[in-house]
Amino acid sequence: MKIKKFKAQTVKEALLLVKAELGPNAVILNSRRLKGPLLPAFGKDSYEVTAALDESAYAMPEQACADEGVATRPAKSVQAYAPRKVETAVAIAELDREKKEKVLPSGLSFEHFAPPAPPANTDGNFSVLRQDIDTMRGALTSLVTSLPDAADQRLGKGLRAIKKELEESEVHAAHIDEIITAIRQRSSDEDTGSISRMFREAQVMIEKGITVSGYSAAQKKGRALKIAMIGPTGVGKTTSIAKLASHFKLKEKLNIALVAADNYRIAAIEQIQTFAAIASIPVEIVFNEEEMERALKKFSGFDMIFIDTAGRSQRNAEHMSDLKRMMAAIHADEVHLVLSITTKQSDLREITRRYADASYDRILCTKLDETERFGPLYNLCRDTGMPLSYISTGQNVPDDIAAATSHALARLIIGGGDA
Ligand SMILES: Nc1nc2c(ncn2[C@@H]2O[C@H](COP(=O)(O)OP(=O)(O)OP(=O)(O)O)[C@@H](O)[C@H]2O)c(=O)[nH]1
Ligand SMILES: [Mg+2]
Repeated sequence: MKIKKFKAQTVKEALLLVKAELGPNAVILNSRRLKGPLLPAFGKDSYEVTAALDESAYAMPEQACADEGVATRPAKSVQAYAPRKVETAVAIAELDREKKEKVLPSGLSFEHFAPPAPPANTDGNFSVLRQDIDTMRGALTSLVTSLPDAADQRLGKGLRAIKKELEESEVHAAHIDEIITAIRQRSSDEDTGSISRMFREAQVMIEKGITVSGYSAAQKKGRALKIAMIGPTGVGKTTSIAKLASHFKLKEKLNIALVAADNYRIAAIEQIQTFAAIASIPVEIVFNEEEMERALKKFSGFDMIFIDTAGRSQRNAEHMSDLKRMMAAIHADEVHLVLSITTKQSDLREITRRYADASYDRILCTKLDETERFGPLYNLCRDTGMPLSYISTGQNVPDDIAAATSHALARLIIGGGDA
């Protein structure tokens, strides 16, 4: 790990020095304003940025190649290896090691849990018998899975179909039970009653459960609307800001500014600066609460300020308390917790719970183009009590985003029962 301090008259200049010397994979560890000017003749404050580069994470050691039987290649430059991939591989190996150490009682190895080897086939009849058993097992399995379970059997055809569709959309079982019970109480004649009427009732219930916050509207009160995006890593916070900022600037002709507190990686700073330059939107990069307050003050005459934050794991207590402090300095009008619909449901529950300290008041859901199961949208609203703001449906800036609407989203979760 190479750690170095860079001094310059502005943070931007210091970052250029970091990039020139350590390259784009450098990580910013700290930045601070230095008392007094760097060059007294210029009379301005100066800044110090501490950056680090973990060179070992990017270089593939020749020994490792040899150990894996891979032909040794000529050494490549540090940039030749994608940083995220290398970090992920190291992290997975580390997790694997921890898991083995934690889960296994001492003295046991994974081999103890390996299934016993099948007995040698000493008798020709044995293999015939085995095939018969396999055939019977297959027939029984398909018979059992084609039968509705005991509880489902008590439901009529319509309710069974609704339950199946909601399960396929990955609506939580508890919510499905609630919907089925409510429809059942209203429809005593469920077997003879119209199935499509019952589906409509289910659609209405899903629609009511998906609350939405509506389109962000500039205050028109002589002060900027402050919109902050927070959330786990890589969910689409910066991309969503780029889409919304472009939309409000180009279509609504509003004055937009950006503030990025996502300063952990040089690449993240470049991502937002590049977008801001292309879209001709002013941007400030801030490193602490004091700088955040100054940037917000600078842009207070704009219509909207979008505030980007660094992706944080909900499991890192220190990062979560940094975020909480930063949010307290922002006093945002809207705090969107950005979540990808492709995240496991159990993780979504944990994220929404742990991010509560950062006081989000709506959820922006991304990557709807990467699934066909939309039940998590309903689960998120019901479980957090928060409305959905926008939904993101692809990588294209500015097109792939829309304000969430209950009716359209409910139709993605449950159809009309015609199929
Ligand atoms: N398929 C798909 N990809 C998306 C969507 N939104 C964002 N992405 C992609 O997701 C990746 C991460 O997006 P970013 O906007 O950098 O995510 P972030 O939350 O800002 O990431 P960090 O700042 O690193 O935490 C990029 O490749 C985006 O193009 C979406 O709705 N659908
Ligand atoms: Mg980002």
